[in-house]
This record gives sequence, C-alpha cells and structure tokens, in this order.
Amino acid sequence: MTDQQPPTQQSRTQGNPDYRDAGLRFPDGFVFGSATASYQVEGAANEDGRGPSIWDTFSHTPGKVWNGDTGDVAADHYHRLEEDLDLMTSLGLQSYRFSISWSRIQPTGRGEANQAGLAFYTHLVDGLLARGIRPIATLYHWDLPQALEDQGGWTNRETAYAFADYARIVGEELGDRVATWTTLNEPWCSAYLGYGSGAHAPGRTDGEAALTAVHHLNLAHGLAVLALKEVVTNDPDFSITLNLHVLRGEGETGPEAVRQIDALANRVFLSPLLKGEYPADVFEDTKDITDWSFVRPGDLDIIRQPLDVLGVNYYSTTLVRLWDGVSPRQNSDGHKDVGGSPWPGADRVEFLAQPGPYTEMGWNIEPAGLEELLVSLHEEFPDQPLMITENGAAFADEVVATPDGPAVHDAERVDYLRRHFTAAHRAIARGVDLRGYQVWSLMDNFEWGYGYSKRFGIVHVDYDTLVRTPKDSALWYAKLVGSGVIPK
Ligand code: IFM
Repeated sequence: MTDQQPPTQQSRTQGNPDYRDAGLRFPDGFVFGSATASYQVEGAANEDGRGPSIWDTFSHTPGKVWNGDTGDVAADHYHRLEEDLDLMTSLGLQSYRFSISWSRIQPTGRGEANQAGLAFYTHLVDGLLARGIRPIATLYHWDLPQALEDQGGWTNRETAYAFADYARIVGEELGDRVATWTTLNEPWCSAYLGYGSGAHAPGRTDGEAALTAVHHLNLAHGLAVLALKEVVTNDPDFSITLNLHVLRGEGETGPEAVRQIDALANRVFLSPLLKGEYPADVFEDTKDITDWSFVRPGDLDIIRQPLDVLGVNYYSTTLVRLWDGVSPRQNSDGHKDVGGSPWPGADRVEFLAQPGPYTEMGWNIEPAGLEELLVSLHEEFPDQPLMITENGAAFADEVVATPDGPAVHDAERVDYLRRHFTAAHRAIARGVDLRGYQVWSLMDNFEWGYGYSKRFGIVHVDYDTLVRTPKDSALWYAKLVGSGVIPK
C-alpha cells in the first residue's frame, strides 16, 4: 500500500492528531478478540504424536534464534488450555484467533490424521464455543512439517496440494464449528524471510526460491479454500491474513522504490487473490531471477476465491528510496538482518530509519499508517470486508508487587492500543467495512528469531513458572470489549 507523502494527520482526520482519543464507540457486531499462533504458544513439541516442523529444526540450530530459545515449552498453552480459555472469558474476549499446527495433525505433512492432534483443537474449539467465544482458525502460521521441507517445502508445488489435503482433514473435524477459516498467516514472511533472507525457518537464502514460494503459497490458499468448502457444514467466513506494507518514499527516487516494494510485498499477494492476476511489474523486476514458469494455466483461477473477510496485520510503516550506490546502504526494513535479502529483484532499494517513538522491536509507532492502510484497501476493493487480525506491540514489561497482587503497568502498550483502535475507528468513520480487531497477542510468546526476548502479550507469562498475569493493557482492553467504547 502506497502513500508517497506522509499524511498531514490533521488534514486527513478529525480528532487528536496523535490519535489518543477516548470515548469512540465501535459499531454493533464489531468482533473484539486476541490472537496467538501454534508454535509461539503451545509448547508440547514432542507430545501426542506431533511431528517436527521447520521451526523445531530452525530453533534447535545453534545461532538461528536469540539465546538458543525454542518453542519446546513456549507458553505451555497445550497443557494450560482450560486456564487460558478461562483467561479469555475473564477478559470478555469475543473471538480467539489461533493457528493449527499442521505437524500435530499430520506429523509428516501427509497421510492419516493424528487423532490426538485433532482432539486438542476439538477441545479448544469446543471450549471457546462453550464460553461464547468465536473461533478464528488459521491453518498455517509458518510451522511447515519438516518432512515436507525435506521435499522442497514451499518451493515444491506438491506442498500446495498437501496443504489442501490437510485443510480437508481439519475441515472435516471442525467444519461445523469454526466461524472463520484463515488459510495462511502472512505468506510474505513464509516466502521472503523463510526462503529469501533466511531470518526465518527454513533459513534458505535464494531469491528464486522465495518467489516460487510466493506462488505456491498463493496456490495453497486457493486449493485450501476449495477443499474446505467441500467439507464444512456451517456457514463460515473464508479468509487469508496479509502483512501489507504501508510504504512511504523519500526524495526523488522514493516513488520508484515504493513501486518496487509495493509490488513484492503487497500486490504479489493482493492481485492474484482479489483480481486473479500477477502484477506485470513484478515479472519485469524479477526477470533476471526467475521466468515465473511455475505459474501454470488455471492457477490464478484457483487462487482467486471470494474472501468473506481479508485479514490485515499492521504494526508500523516502511520508508524507502533507491540507494545511490555510494553512501553506506541502510537496511532498516524492520526485519531481523541475517545477511540475506528478503527483497528479490529490489537490490537498489534502501530502507530508511524512521522517526520514533518505537516499540521494543525498533518498529516506529504510526497509527496513521493503519488508517491509511484500511482506507486504501477499501478504496481499491470497495466490496471487500476487512478484519484487523493482528496489531500490538512489544515492550520491556516488568511484573511488580502491589497490594492487590502482581501487576504489569504497561502504559506504553495501553497507549499504543488506544492510538491504533482510534485509527481503526477513524477508518470505519471513513467508510471502511471493518469487521473486527484481534490484538496481538493474548499472551507473551516465542517471537521467532527473537526468542522470548520480546513480549507482545497483553497477558504476561513468567517463563520459569508459566504463571499468567494480565497486564494493565489486558484490563484496559477488557473495558473496551465490554463497552464497545475506547476507554480513557
Ligand atoms: O509474532 C508475530 C506473528 O507471529 C506474526 N505477525 C507479527 C508478530 C510480531 O512480530
């Protein structure tokens, strides 16, 4: 999503220029929830027949993850499910966005279902419904079964078909109860961080592999929606979640840099999903890397499935220009820099640091970017309902003793959430069909290459005792969910 000029916030919006509004009411039916992902919270990595995923392999490889952290135990959500469900009830959550571990269902990514794996998610979905919480299930949040990676992973077209088989198995089990099926979470990360930069599992650094993975992930999405539609018996929403980049260009070369990154980060997903075509400029920009012959006749018809809701994850903005080839190259693209590039064909693009404030990830806090993103999506795809499927912030939280017991006074996260809920509200006021907001994350968890060093939860997890402590942000959010109005 592009916006060449940083917006003049006051000119574009009513209310406080810094988005610190209170008292705004969300429409009836707006779904307030929170999100997690399997490898980040579940733990129980070697239990009940679960097979290894690429993230087990990656995190157990020395040097790949901060401090050698792994998801072996994570937040132990697998064993603390009842407690966590009750926690959701105590916060009044209306939805829970979780992901399903493919290798818990099919340990090698193919073949018979592992009944113990299905039982866990059955328990989870039933527990949510018993508490009146809407289940939003993501089928893939980056934890590919290792056995499939050994056969080429997302560079192998067969992985897309295996994914559809897996979707069918899960759909047959839960397809009378799940409210929203999200096929993929952030395929940008799976493809470009997994196969391009190597910052994520499986840690490959090959631009052609990354672009091949992009297409096979898009194809997997379409095949999975088709498979699910054959087996579900309720009337769920079908969805995919994208981490679209809100781009700003600097200087004379800004527009060209924005075009290149918009193509690779945004349009290479949005165009096939919503228009049934790949952007011509992506082919041109990457022609020295691949001829895109992995796109076969008929693929785009499969990929373009009607989306009941498009999931949008938003954290910050991205500032780019073309590198002059002389001065030291800047690479502040917000992703862990491990040497490889997540931007095949965009070798001349430079990613510039932006003004703060920042979160603990070093990401700039810019609620206007969320409003811009939602409005620009609405302008381009006016009939497409949207849902914020992730938004939140990592800060260095501390548990303190109070007369009422342990507490976490995470004022910065409360402020971050207030400003982004305000941005979402402003987008709705400008006509965006925004259906809900899933705060990332329900609880502190394994933050991929950063291990447990970054805390995104609204609930604190003590990684020694696994005790959960709702932070002030959780209590603030409970007030918002309960009233539908942004609290003070
Ligand atoms: O923790 C991740 C999540 O898994 C995907 N979206 C971004 C979050 C914060 O980095």
